Amino acid sequence: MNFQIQCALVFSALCVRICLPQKPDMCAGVPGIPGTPGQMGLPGRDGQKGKPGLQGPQGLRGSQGLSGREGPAGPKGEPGKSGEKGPKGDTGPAASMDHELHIRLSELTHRVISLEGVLRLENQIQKAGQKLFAAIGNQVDFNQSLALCYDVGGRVATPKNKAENIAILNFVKKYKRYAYLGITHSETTGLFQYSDGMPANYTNWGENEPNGNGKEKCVEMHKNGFWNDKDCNQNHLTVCEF
Ligand SMILES: [Ca+2]
Repeated sequence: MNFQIQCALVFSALCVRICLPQKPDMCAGVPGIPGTPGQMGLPGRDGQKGKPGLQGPQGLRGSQGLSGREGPAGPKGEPGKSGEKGPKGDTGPAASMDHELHIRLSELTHRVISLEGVLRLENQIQKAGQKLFAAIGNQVDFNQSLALCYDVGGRVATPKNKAENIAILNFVKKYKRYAYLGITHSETTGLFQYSDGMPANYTNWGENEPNGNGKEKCVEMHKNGFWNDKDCNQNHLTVCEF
């Protein structure tokens, strides 16, 4: 077997390239066994910066954050329009107060009436219509009687009808003393008048009285209930009215 055939059998591929018919001397010798692989080389240098990548898909929505701090107060707004008038409300504290005052007034009235009853039972007071009369059995002149009754919130007893005259007479009889009345003679009018200047339109003069002709300025009640004009400096019983 010639060399060309051996080449074709053993190394056909190499021989086809190397052992050309026109240059048979170039196929001399058998190629050696491939050497062992070399060690891995050092990492290559970094490559050039690549082009920007495409935008990725939108991420999931995060949870709501904590509330922020309260901001500063805003400017004052315009006044609103008046609303429609509402329905009338229930009766408020005034009514309950009136009710409480009414109860208190009723209690006080009851107590006053009770005290009046006690005083009348002991003949300390006499009642005629809306008037109350009281006396303590003293003996003073007219001016002192005026002051005494004024000091206790009343005035000297001034009978304006028969019932009031009888009420005063009861004290005259009880203390067996004459009493001054709240009636005096007026030099201006020449008439007997009340303390407010009004003429006395009710009188109960005794026989031939008044006979002082303006010189007896005061009026006293006798034990028979009749009146007599008299000086104002007598010591008489003080009877006050309220
Ligand atoms: Ca007289």
